[in-house]
Amino acid sequence: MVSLNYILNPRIKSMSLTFYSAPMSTASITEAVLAELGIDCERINLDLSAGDAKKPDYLKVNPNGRVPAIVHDGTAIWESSAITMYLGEVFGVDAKLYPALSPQRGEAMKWIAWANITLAEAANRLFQSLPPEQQGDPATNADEKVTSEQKSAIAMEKAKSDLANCLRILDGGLEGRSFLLTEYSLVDTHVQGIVGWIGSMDVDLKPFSHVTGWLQRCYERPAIAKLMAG
Ligand SMILES: N[C@@H](CCC(=O)N[C@@H](CS)C(=O)NCC(=O)O)C(=O)O
Repeated sequence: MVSLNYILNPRIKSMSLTFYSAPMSTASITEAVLAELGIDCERINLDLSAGDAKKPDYLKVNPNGRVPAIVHDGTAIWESSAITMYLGEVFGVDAKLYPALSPQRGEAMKWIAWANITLAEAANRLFQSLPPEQQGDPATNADEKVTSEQKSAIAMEKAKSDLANCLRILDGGLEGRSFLLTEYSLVDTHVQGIVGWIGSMDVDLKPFSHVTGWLQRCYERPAIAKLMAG
């Protein structure tokens, strides 16, 4: 699906999109965004455990050596939050999956930036304080593993309490509405990816009933359900 905005925008004439991905990684968020938008692209799967993300060719695309990244008509864009906002703006407005320029656009950016900075920062701290067997697929996080000696119970408790605070904020944002911007949008697609990861760690989401209800509704989206089914 290519939006009218995209076709009419004189700065964007052709359509070539490459998506650099890896299983069980932050790239799953971009995977879900592309699936919701129905965008066809060239997909390059990296094997993180083989160090693909740190190889010179990929570092030319993303000097951070991380996935996801996209290259759209020759321009590399990395950081999943930037990718979601960019794809939302270019393809999502006509598809009614991303708000047009308005205060609601600001709301969309607020949740996406918050999820990647505040929420993911607390989640990463918890992740790094967990023993490797509770970290999901260790191979996809090869450069983030910590030894058991580095584990700190205090750091874990602090991360859990910061995460609970974030989940309270998200719960409040969802009170009285089905989705973060009322109607389903790429904001939900993005934020559910991070909350789903948090739920897979040692964090009880049940006290946050608006969050759990919302997560379930996100998982019922055909695009997300299909990706989750593998
Ligand atoms: N803030 C980045 C985080 C990306 C990230 O941490 N990706 C990890 C996988 S979850 C990665 O590529 N790690 C490189 C590696 O393991 O070699 C984003 O949102 O795009």
